[in-house]
Amino acid sequence: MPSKFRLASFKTCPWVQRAAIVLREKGIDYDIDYIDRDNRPEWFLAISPHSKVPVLQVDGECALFESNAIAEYIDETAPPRLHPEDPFERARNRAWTDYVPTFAATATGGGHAMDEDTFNQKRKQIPAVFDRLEEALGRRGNDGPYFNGADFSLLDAAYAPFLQRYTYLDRLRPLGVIEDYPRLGAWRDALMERESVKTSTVPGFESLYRQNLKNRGRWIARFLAEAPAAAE
Ligand SMILES: N[C@@H](CCC(=O)N[C@@H](CS)C(=O)NCC(=O)O)C(=O)O
Repeated sequence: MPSKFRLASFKTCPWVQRAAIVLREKGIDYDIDYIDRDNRPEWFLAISPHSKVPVLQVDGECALFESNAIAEYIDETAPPRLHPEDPFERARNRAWTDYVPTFAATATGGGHAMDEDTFNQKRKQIPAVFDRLEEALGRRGNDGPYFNGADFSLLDAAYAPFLQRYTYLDRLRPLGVIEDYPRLGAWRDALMERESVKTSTVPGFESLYRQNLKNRGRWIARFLAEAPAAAE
């Protein structure tokens, strides 16, 4: 029987992964359609206002887009709540969630570089966003392992896909940055170990991610041959 929830996705999309993590945290069954980024089907174009994934269909009818709106919707309609109870903490979580696109573009920007100069420029920019998160983790008022302490939250779900991709890039071509950020490093490690994060992608995802870098002609893909094997 089809599930109530159906996600449209590309296999390597971090924004869809965020929605998948939230669904998994709630124990909700969902179907997922992997569509071809370079040949998006008509049914998808008809329901996606800006032709991007994720799109979430609910009961085969309404379609929601934008991963943050999807995550908030799932959180409001199914337990357990993945936002802090306290309104101030909740607002602070939302504020740091708004920072995710900036964080993502900088922390994983090297993966899009087509040449060494651009890659090195991107790498130099990483400390600027890591500094901010390290400071936020220092001020959060708990010892982790997640942003709000023991409870995994929507904020964790939003950062996990990008910290995962940073880790994949780092394994291909050591970036030498996260080592200077102990709180961020520990948060990253806890997120990578979370079951919902580990199961939120297709199996063998690191290999697929690497193959995608190669197919798209990214500069970092030249280190594929000498890099340690991808984790499966
Ligand atoms: N702000 C959007 C970003 C979604 C997004 O950029 N998705 C990418 C795939 S990872 C996409 O569909 N890109 C296709 C395009 O830009 O044409 C969200 O959070 O859902």
